[in-house]
Order: sequence, then structure tokens, then C-alpha cells
Amino acid sequence: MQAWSKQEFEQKLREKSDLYHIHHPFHLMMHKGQCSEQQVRGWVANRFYYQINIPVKDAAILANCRDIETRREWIQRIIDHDGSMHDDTLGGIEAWLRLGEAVGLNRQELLEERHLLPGVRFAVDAYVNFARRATWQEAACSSLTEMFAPEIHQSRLDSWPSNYPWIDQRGLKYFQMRLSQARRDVNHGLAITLDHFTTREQQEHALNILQFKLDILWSMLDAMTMAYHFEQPPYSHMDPRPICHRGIA
Ligand code: AHQ
Repeated sequence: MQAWSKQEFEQKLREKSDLYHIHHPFHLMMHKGQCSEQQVRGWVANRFYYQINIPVKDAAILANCRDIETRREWIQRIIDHDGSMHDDTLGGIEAWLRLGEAVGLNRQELLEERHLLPGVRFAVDAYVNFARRATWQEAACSSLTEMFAPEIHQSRLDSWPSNYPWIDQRGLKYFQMRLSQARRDVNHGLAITLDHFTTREQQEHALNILQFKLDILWSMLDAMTMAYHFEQPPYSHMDPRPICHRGIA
């Protein structure tokens, strides 16, 4: 089959925006201000596990990449989340801990993963393990869900202050930071993807990789919906519920 031009290929990637988790019922509820404090706290606590695994995922990509120009640019993603030793730029993980405090969680319960749902753990671990064993170009392609991220970050900045006045707005700094960081990441990830996947078969494979990552984001919210919307966390028939066993990885 004829390969798509780079423009057509990019269009096919962007057309998957309909499957982005901005359309997930949990996010729609959150955007409309229909989330309780408990539901917002559950989302912030569980998304923290995603955030602390992004630098681990990106380090796995660096470990698989022997192209120095790519590494020189990709390493910025780790600094964006971990912060830098050499200046006091706020790192994304620290910003998320402050988001946690702004919604009434304390740092320790986030760091100890006290609220982490098994379904969220499995989805995030699937992403990290994929990045470890895939080629660095495949893993770069999987980060392209961020093509749709600026819209979701902006939607929180626009709606949370009026929908959730109980949240200290200083906690929203993370979303603000990601607006520019996501755009910069996407420029790099998209260039790698459009240049590397050139035959029609490779381009279809890239679309499947993006779908895999869209499914990861969607599945995280499915687990949170069961726990915080339907109040059916795992083992809810047991009381007291067993603590989610810490990962063995
Ligand atoms: O805060 C997010 C972030 O730092 C990243 C990195 C990137 C990746 O490497 O996969 N994806 C991503 C995303 C972040 N926030 C999500 C959100 O909804 O707040 C969106 C998510 C993404 O679209 O992949």
C-alpha cells in the first residue's frame, strides 16, 4: 500500500483526538464542576503515579537511544519533571505535590502512593515497560498523546477556579507549565515520528502505538471512575479493604 505523505500521516495521528481522555466521562464531569472534593483528590492522588513515572519512562527512552542530538533534546523532559540541581526552576513533580496540597492531600500520602488504584498502576506500568522494550522511536511516538494535552490543561485552568473555588489556585501552576512544555515536546516527538515511520505498514504501526497510549490514559480514568464515581474500588466487598499491595516491580 502507498505510504501517506508526512502531511497525511500527521493528519491521521491528529484524527485520534476523538479518543483522547478529554472525552472520558470522568473528565467531562470534572470539567463541568460535578466532581466532589473526594473525586478531585482521588484523581490528583492517582495521577501523581503517572507523573512520577514520566521521567522514568523518558530515561528508558534515553537508555535505548544512541543518537546524541535526540538525547540532548529529550533529556529536557526529565529536567522538566524532576527540576534541575543547578537552578530553582520548579519541577513538574514538585508542582504536582503542591497541587496535591491545594486539593487537601498531604505530600506524604502522595509519595507513599496510599491512594493508588491497581488499575492506574497497571496502566502506568504498561507505559513504562513499553518504553523500556520498544525502540526509542516507537516510545517517542507514544508520547504524541500530548498533541492534545494543551487543550486539556487549558480547560482546567479555565474551569477549576470557578468550579472548585475551594482549591488554592496556586496549585494549578502545573497545568500552566505544561502548556508550553507539551507544545515543545510535541514538536520534537512529531518530527521523530514523521521521519522514522515512512512505509505505510510502519505508519499504521505508529497509529497503533498512539492508540495503545490513548488506551492507557483512558483506562486510568476507568479505574478512577469505578472507585470514586461508582464507589466500587477493588475488593469493595471486603471491609476494611486490603491496602493496595505495593508493586513488586
Ligand atoms: O502532565 C503530562 C505530561 O507531563 C506528559 C508527558 C507526556 C508523555 O511523555 O507521554 N504525556 C503527558 C501527559 C501529561 N498530562 C496529561 C493530562 O491529562 O494532564 C496528558 C498526558 C498525555 O497527553 O500524554
